[in-house]
Amino acid sequence: MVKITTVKTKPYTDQKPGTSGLRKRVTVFQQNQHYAENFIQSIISVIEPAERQAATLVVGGDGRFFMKDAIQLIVQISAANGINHLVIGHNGIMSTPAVSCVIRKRKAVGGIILTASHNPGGPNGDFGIKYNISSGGPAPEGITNKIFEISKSLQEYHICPDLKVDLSKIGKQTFEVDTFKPFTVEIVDSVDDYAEMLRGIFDFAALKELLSGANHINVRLDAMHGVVGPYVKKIVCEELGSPANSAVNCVPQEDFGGHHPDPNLTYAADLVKTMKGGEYDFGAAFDGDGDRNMVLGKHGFFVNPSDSVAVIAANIKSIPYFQKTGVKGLARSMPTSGALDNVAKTLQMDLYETPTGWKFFGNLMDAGKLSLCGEESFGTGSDHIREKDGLWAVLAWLSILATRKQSVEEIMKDHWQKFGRNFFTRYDYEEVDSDAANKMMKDLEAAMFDPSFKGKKFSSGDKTYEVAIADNFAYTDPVDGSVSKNQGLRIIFSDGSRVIFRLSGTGSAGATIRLYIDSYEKDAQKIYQDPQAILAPLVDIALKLSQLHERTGRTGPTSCFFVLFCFFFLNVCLINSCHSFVCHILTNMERHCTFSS
Ligand code: G16
Repeated sequence: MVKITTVKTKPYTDQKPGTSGLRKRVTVFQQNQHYAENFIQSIISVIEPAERQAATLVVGGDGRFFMKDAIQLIVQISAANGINHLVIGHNGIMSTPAVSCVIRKRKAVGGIILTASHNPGGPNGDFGIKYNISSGGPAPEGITNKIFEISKSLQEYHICPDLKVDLSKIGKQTFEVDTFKPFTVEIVDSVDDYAEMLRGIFDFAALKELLSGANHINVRLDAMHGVVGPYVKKIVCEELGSPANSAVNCVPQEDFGGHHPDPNLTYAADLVKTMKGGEYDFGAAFDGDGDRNMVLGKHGFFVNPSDSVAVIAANIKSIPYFQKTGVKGLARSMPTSGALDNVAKTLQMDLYETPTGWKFFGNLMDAGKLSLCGEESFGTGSDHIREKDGLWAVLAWLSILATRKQSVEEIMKDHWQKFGRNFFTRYDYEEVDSDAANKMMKDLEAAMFDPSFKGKKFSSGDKTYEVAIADNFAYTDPVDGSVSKNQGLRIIFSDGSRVIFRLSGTGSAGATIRLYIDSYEKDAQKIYQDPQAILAPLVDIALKLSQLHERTGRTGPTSCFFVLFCFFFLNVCLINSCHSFVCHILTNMERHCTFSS
C-alpha cells in the first residue's frame, strides 16, 4: 500500500501560465521549495474530485533537463489526488502533437506536457509545464486562470513520496494507494498511436513513392536533438523508405546538444548550409517538442511560415484527409501575415483571425468551423488534433510535391503569382525590463486611442501611410462568446499594411516585445522586390512612433526576420546575378541585428 502525505507549502504569485503553459528557468523550478509540486497540484485541482477516480491523464515531454524529475512528481501527486490512470511516453518522451493525439484516442480527461518548446534546455536553460484538456488542446484561458488562482492560495499539496515508476519499461504498473482504486501507470511506445493517425490522414503509398521510388526526391530532416527524432526515424525513414542519413540529430538530448531547438534560419543554420549545397530537394527542421516546423526547398529556398499555411490551403486537396472531411474554414493568429486571407478570399472559404496561441483554434475546430490554421511563429496544423504539428506539416508539403511534381520554389512562386505576396517581418526585443516594456505599450496605446490618430499620415523616405484602424486587438470567440482583450496593438494603414506591437507570452525572464510588419503586394512584377526595401519605411515609422529603442535602451532587436528574407533574396538574386548587392545587404543587416535569441 502506497502512503499519501500532505505537505504544507506556501503559495506562489508568479505561476500564471503564458501563451502556452508555465515557462521558467530550470533553476526556478529546482531552487524554489515546492515550486513544481505547487503548480502540478494546481493543475490536478482543476479536475473535479468526483471525476478523478475514472480519469486518465496523458503525460509526455520533449526530453529536456528536469523532465524525468517532473514526471515522477506528476506520478506521485496524481496518485495522491485520486487520478486513476496515467499514460506516459516511453522514457517520458512524447511530442506535443502526439500527446494531443493520445489524449483524444484514449478519451483522457487531459494531459500534462513537459516542455519549454523552442527555448534552450539544460541545467541553465528553460523548463515548462503545460496542461491540455480532453479535446487534446491547450487549456483555454478560463482553465489557465483557474490554475493560476489556485496556485496563488495553495497551502498544501498531496503526494505519494515513495511511489516510483520505471519509465523505461513499456507496459502497465499498478499500485495500491490508500483509500483509492488501484492506480495504474502505463508506459507506451512514444510513436505508435501518432503514426497510426498519420496513416489515416496521408496517402502513405504516394509518399513512399516520392521518398523512395524510382524518381524519388532527396530530403533532409533536422530534429535538432528534440523529441521529433524517434518520429522521423520510424515514420519517414523506416516506413516511408527515406534513407537513414536523411534524418539528422534524431536522438533527444537534455540540452538539445547545447543548441536552441528553434527551427528558423538562425538556429537551424546547419540545415540551411547543407540545403544550399543543392544535394537535397526538400528540407525541414522541428523544435524541441515537435509542434513547430520550418520548410526549405532546394538551395535553401525559405518558406515563410505565414506563406506555408497559405500554400497548404491552396493545395488542400492533395491531402486525402481533407478530401474526406471537406474544408470547414481557415484561421491564422492576428500577427500572422494576411497570405492565408488571400487564399480564403479567392477560394471562398471562411477565415478566422484569432489572438496568438494555438488554444484559440480549438473551440473553432470542436464546433466544426475550422480545418486548417497557422501562425507566423512556425506553427501549422489542422483539426486532426488540437496542437500544431511539425511532422504533419512536413507530410502535407511532401503530399503537395507528390501531387504537383514541382519543386518547393516553383510552388511558392506560382502561389505568389496567383494570390499576390505578403512581405512580412518580425523584430524581437528579448529580456527587456518589464516595467519599461509595459510603460511603452501603455503610452503607445494612449497615443493610438487619441481621436486624432485615425486618419493621421506618417512618412518615411518617399512613402506615406494613412492610419485606417488603430486598436488593441480583442477577440470574441464565435463559439462560446468569451472575450480575450489586450491581444496586441494594431495599426492598419489605408493600403492594408499592418504594424503590430505585442508582448510575448512565452519568455522566461523579463519581457519580450514583438514588432510585426505585414505588407501586401499584388502586382506580379513586384513580388520579387527586396523585402527589406519594401518594409523599411514601415519599420522606421513603427520605431519612431513607439520610441521603442529609446524606451528600452536597446539599439536594435535581439533577433529579426530580415535574415530570413536575405536568404530568400540571396536565392532570387543569385538567379538574377546580383550576388554582391545581397552580400552588401547581409553585411549591413548583421550590423543592426544580432541573431542570438
Ligand atoms: C506557443 C503557442 C503559439 C504561439 C507561440 C508564440 O508556441 O503555442 O500558438 O504562436 O507560443 O507565442 P509568443 O509570441 O507569445 O511568444 P510554442 O511552440 O512556444 O509552444
